Amino acid sequence: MFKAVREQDPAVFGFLQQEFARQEYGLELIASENFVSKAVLEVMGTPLTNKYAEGYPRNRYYGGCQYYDEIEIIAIRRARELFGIEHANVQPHSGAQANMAVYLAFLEPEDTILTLELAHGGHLSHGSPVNASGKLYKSVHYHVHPETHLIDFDHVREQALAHRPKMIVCGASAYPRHIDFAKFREIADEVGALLMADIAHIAGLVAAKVHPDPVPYCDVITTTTHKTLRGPRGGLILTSKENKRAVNSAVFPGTQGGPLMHMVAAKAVAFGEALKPEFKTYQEQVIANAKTLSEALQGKGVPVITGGTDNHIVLMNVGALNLNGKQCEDALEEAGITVNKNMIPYDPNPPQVSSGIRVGTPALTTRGMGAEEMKQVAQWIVEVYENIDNADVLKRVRDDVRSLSQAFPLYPDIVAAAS
Ligand code: DSN
Repeated sequence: MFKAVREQDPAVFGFLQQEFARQEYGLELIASENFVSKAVLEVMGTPLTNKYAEGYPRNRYYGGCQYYDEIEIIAIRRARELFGIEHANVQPHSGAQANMAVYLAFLEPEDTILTLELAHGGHLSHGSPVNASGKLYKSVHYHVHPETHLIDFDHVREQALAHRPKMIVCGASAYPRHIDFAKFREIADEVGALLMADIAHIAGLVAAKVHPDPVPYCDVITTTTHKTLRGPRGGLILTSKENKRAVNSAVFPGTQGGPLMHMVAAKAVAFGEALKPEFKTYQEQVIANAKTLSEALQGKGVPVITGGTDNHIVLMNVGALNLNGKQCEDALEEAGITVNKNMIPYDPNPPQVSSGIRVGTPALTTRGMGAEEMKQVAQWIVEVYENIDNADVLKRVRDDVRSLSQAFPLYPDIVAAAS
């Protein structure tokens, strides 16, 4: 392994080595990241990357696609079974691409979409003015409640009645509580809007049935495949049989050309893993770990938004500790703990500084960590916050982090092969 790249391209290879070690010996707490299985990893690095397969199974624009058809059919079948839905498009290159395809399928330019405000946990591709979704469509937003920081359904309804959107988007990238799809459906019906759920963060929890199910309530659902779902980096669209044609043509030729068939194959393998009973156990542990982490942090005086979590995310309010997100992210990284700074609702700081730190448990849970490790991680986070400029403490935590990581090996043979 790695012989060819080591010999041919030492410049890139050197950074591969360092990155493999960073993943192996650090603690990954970014809520949107995870570690794929060896099988998924293998499939991504195969000659399947060499082929154009524009079109869909049995209806391609290139010859030589017979095996790709079979693989894509397996991926579609497994995605449908996993989410209990009639149609799956497995070709979107990412979650943002999936969202753009859905807008193209269901909206006309200038139509109104109603989505969660980015600073309150939404996403750029939910109508942010700097994203194509905000430039092509008129986007209006709903907020979380100023005190509880929960989605304020009275406000969602007021916004829906005031703006009469063509589509309501529910789903978030930094919201630590359940999404109540049934309530969104009621409001969508009241104003005759379509309902789209972006379950990028919670797809694994939904698939494992440890989060309320959007399928009975939503016209269309998008997700990434690499977060809690623990597949390769990519996107997925789920919908009814009647929307199949519109969605498929919005992905190709609407917004994409050739699908990344090595990634489609890796999605098929990951969906196969997610259909196994162990996947449910894993997702239950993801949530249990997030709850333990949240309680341990609060027990040590770190406030978390909404006072806890129902899912894999814990959003800390570090502004309340007279710190900011940027300095905490930097200090934690120095200590071997990778997180991202994040806006908190009604944040007084700009996004590049922000007052929050978002963490999540999917990646550490994949490594096999449980309650004891979560308490230890909370302890280290607090030590870093209390010693934000103390290089000696950060170095000591970094050494301790490395020891813990070594007890939960990730890809040891890959690190060994690359060293
Ligand atoms: N970048 C992803 C996240 O971190 O939540 C969303 O696209």
